[in-house]
Amino acid sequence: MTKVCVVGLGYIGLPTAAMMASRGFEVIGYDVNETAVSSINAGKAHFHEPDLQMLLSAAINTGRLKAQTQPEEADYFIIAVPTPFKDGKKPDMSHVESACDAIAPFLQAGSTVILESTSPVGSTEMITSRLSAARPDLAWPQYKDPGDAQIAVAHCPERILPGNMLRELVANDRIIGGMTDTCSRRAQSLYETFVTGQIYITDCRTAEFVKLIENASRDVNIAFANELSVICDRIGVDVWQAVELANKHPRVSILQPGTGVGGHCIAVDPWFIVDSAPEEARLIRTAREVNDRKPEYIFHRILDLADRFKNPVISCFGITYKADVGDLRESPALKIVTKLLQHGGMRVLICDPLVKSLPALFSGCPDVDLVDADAARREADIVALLVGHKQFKRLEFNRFLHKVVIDATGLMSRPNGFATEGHVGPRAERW
Ligand code: SAJ
Repeated sequence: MTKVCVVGLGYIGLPTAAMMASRGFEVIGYDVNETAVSSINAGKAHFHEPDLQMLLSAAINTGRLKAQTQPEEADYFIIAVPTPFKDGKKPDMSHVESACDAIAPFLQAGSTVILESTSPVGSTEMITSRLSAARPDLAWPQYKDPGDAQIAVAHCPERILPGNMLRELVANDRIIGGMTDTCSRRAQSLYETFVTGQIYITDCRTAEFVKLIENASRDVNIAFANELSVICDRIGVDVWQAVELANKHPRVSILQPGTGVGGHCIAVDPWFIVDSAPEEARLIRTAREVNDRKPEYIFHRILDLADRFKNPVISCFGITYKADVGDLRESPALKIVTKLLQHGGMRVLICDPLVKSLPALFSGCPDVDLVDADAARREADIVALLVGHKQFKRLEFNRFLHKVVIDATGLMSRPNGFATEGHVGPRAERW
């Protein structure tokens, strides 16, 4: 039976490990986090993703997936560890480096090492030289020069969308870029067993760059929408309607403005391009800055409105990093709540159907509560719609008429929101 060692059991590694186990592979999941390892072995996912819990329970029950705090020998090693940035927005490759150091003793002739973590250009070559330094007894490929390599090394960047990961793991097209063509083919032999999308082969540098530009392209497009929202706020135009109408043009497809760009991917990866070509990557840098400024802008708009009240109550609808996921990582909405509380002089109510308890970050803070939608509406002086969860689409916006509303989601511009029904209250603010 083909054996796969998945290194890193986080947002990418765990769904990948569970899915591969469901396809009949023998899967060892390796992670340094003992709590996550115990939880996984008990069949419990340590974060929420649709269908993951079910798939994981089955993988553990059949014995095909085992989590542990040590790697072991395998045919394939898939590295899926975080690649954040550090000071100066420089890529932090320390987790990838530690992963290499951990698996090096377990490699044997015939092993294939696949880097799935989004990484700066040159990373696949970097891990090859790190691994080869640790294992000089094995023959290693050089970039585009197969020689008589015993180990294959390739980059196959993950592309799955939080909230739809398990479907996308199988259905998405994949890019595989090996150190050599043979390396690519070895990685392909694994992915073609479960990927129903197309698999495209290239070299590792191109694969690394492709993944970075996918996320940078989305970031730039979201920045355009966010910039429009701020312009519209100034000139008194409903950005949601404007975007919707502009998108009726056959060659225009503007994305949606929001509270900013959160998560651990799109807000991070474009910086890897900026770091590698700081002078040239001007648009990419500016897009990052525009998106990073958006939560700050909303915070100041709320503050301006809060001036109208003595001890205002601000109800924030949604605090996750995007609609319909429970993930709070790098959430712009959470940043806004944090800044409001730091500013003080107000009470903040959070309503988020996907957040079950007040984030630890706010524990002990007397000015914040997690409440249901009714209480959030009833008690609010100002309603801030920050994340467009589908549950919020069912809110009766007519009942918000006497509130001051800041809508960063477009919920109130939709047909079931009151804005399009011509009921915009004199105190409602939209953009
Ligand atoms: N957002 C907007 N307006 C939009 C779309 C998104 O403001 O029109 C915001 C979201 O609210 C969120 C952020 O952007 O805060 C990012 O959300 P997202 O859904 O665009 O992307 P992620 O970060 O959840 O996942 C992305 C995906 N990349 C692309 O779509 C190009 C996913 O396929 C990648 O696998 C993932 O990054 C990753 O791990 O790199």
